[in-house]
Amino acid sequence: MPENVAGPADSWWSNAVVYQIYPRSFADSNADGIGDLQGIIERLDYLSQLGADVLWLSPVYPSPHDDNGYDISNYQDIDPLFGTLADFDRLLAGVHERGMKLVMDLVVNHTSDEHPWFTASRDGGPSGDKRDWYIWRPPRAGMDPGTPGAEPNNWESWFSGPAWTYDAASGEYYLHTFSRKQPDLNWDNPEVRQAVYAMMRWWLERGVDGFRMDVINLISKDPALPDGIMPEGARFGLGHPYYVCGPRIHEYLAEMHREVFEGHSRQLLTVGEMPGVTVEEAQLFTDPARREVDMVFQFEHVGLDEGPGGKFDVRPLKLTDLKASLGRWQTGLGETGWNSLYWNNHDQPRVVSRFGDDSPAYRDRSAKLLATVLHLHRGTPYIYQGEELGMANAPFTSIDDFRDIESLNYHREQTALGTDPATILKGLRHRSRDNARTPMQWDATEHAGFTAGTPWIAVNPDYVDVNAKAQLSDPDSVFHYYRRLIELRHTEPAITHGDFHMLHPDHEQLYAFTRHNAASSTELLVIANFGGADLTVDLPDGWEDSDTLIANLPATSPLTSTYTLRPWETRVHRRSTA
Ligand code: TEU
Ligand code: CA
Repeated sequence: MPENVAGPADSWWSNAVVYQIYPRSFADSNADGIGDLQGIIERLDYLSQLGADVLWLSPVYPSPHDDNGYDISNYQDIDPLFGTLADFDRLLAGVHERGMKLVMDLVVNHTSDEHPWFTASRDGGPSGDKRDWYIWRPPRAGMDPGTPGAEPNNWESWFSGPAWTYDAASGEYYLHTFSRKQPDLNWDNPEVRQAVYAMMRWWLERGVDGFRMDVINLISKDPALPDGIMPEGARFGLGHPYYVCGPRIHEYLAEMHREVFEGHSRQLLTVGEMPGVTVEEAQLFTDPARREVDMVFQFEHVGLDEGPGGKFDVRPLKLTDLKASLGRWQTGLGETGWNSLYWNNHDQPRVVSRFGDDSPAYRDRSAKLLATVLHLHRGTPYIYQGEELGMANAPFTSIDDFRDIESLNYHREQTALGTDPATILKGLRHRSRDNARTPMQWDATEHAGFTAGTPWIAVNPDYVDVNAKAQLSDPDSVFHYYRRLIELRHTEPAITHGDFHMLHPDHEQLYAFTRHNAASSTELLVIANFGGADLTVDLPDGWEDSDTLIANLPATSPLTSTYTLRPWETRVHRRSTA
């Protein structure tokens, strides 16, 4: 570690906790059934009471909402659905008054097809001055344009179907790795990069404290845009190797850092969302000496329950796979890299249903266990709205219950292919992003206090039992457990600075690890029973007289070298190593 660059564990965000707000589903102040900025303002005291240090706002910019705002048509304004720039300024002031920071969602791998940049690029034709702001290519040689297979390569969109759409007026195709209404920007064009940097500086000058960067590792693509290999029986080729962490990705992120973040006196946070990133690449992205990003969202641990048929081909999670993956990221980033730690976000199903037990008997207890295991890892934890309440997946019963383009396209595509409807619905119920997007559950009144109107997506009927109001007044609630975990992160140096050592890596029900911090002569032991049966475990000696930092059940006995954990029981103990 070069002397002049502090290690990531010494940065302000290393003991911070980030809370993600999905504004559309957080709090509706004007009864139109959609969350808005005023609704967030009215809930800032709740977030401050939880102890969040940073708020991450999913996009609130003008958008046609083809992908719920991840398709932006104006980067420097607020969508009227959510409010105005004046509302935003009031929100930002309210966040800062409470000692919190606010980071925006930066979606610059693509824009909306309704962004003026794209309409100029499309309507200006092949010789237009904005044509090269996006990725246009002629049909595949010898093929009739607009017919299946005439696309310039065989890549598939993340939202089903080809990653190219034909523009008959110009006779060319444009690339969209996501929906056809989300054309990819051409980051190889310096004009594009400078326009993005200018927009980012505009938000920093407005007072925001950083960015979560949407699929930022896709912005550099192999310029040849070659066909991907076609797996047996597949309808599309694998494009990922040609656009995940492409040839100029580090150059672009280092340039962005120089052009936007260099020399800022304020404490800023940058986190890159990076599907497909490896530990080795993440070490390069997050090494402070390289000045690229502070941390990344990796996707390994949230892909372990996927079968060969992709994300909706759900398989049971093997705990040893989860431990191997998270353990690799803990040790692999070492002293120079830094992890973001998450179970949930607006794209992931609710972790208490996915990796825990959302039955009334064990929902709260397993939610606390999952939070404990995550928050005691080395890295910066992210809490997704409602996770702090133990909110669970929704009981969707029909495709009419879903709203997400990814789910609706998947349903349409699989139905056309003749897949059994029950199989399609089963996969969607387990993995649809709409599980994370049902409205925040504030209280037991109609629509969980989210709206006085009709919510854009149904509230989970369990809101009568699972809601913020009930938990704020219950000291043993999931909410107060999260609040204590956040307090620990602010006060216990071993959580931020300690090393990581996995215990019993081959055990299929026990998640156990130690964190040792020599500087504070402290060692932590985390043990967690990932299952519905008692579990007697062999523990290292010398923990009998240790302090209990946090636990989701009262201890049955001192932590002797053999200890029986009850279903979904977790404990964190601390001892001095002086
Ligand atoms: O998500 C990137 C990403 O990996 C998504 O494709 C997501 O994981 C999806 O479920 C894949 O199956 C970001 C945003 O978080 C997501 O909401 C957007 O839809 C996407 O990019 C495009 O902006
Ligand atoms: Ca509203």
